[in-house]
Amino acid sequence: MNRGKFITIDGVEGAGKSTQIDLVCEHLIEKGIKVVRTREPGGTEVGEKIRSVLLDVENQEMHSDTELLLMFSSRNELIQNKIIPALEEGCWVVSDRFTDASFAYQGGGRMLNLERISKLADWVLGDFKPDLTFLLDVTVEVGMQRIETRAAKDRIELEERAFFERVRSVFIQRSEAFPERIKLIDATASVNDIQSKIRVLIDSL
Ligand code: Z5A
Repeated sequence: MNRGKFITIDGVEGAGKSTQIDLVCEHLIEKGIKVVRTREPGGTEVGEKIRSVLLDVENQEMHSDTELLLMFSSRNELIQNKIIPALEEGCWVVSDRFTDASFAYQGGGRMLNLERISKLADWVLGDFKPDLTFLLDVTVEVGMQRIETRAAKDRIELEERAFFERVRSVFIQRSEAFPERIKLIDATASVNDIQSKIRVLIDSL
């Protein structure tokens, strides 16, 4: 059986990841492709428990290294127990966020050393990486406006604006460093226009 493809979508909050992932999954299913949708942190039983700890507003004192290690613990669980088995069965996997988010949020936002994050990524992922990543790019202001009506903010969403500016800037740097894999999409366009661009690139896989 042909190995499936692994697609990830990332960006600052409110960029429209969930909206676009719904449509990507619809498109793949219409093509007769079996799809596994997942998210980070989370996506497995253990991973969802780690997600609760990471996003709990009560955990304000969490050390940034702990946050990074928990992101990668959740990721390891997801790769080993969900993503790789699904790809080997021929399914395509679509993930709401992946390792690029650790570089952006913990490297950019928390200002952890990017080299150390690379070492951890090598340790957990080895050569494993997405076949294609969409970076949905909006300004921090636009992203925040889109989600401002939400009832409650999680621990990371409570960060100040400068944190998210650093996150966005590392995302953009990574799309410039890995242009073959990471496709930057202007996510201020309409939902349909963004989806059309994404579909062209997915179909090329
Ligand atoms: N995190 C981390 O720090 N390190 C890591 O390694 C990983 C994650 C993997 C959880 O992420 C947190 O974990 C996240 C990063 C951190 N923290 N923060 N902050 P998450 O992905 O679960 O949560 P999120 O980033 O907050 O996602 P989101 O707010 O749900 O945003 P979204 O999925 O990108 O947006 P959406 O729900 O599709 O759309 C938001 C609204 O905009 C909605 O009303 C839409 O109808 C609207 N929308 C969507 N597209 C458009 C367009 N094109 N135009 C106008 N309006 C639109």
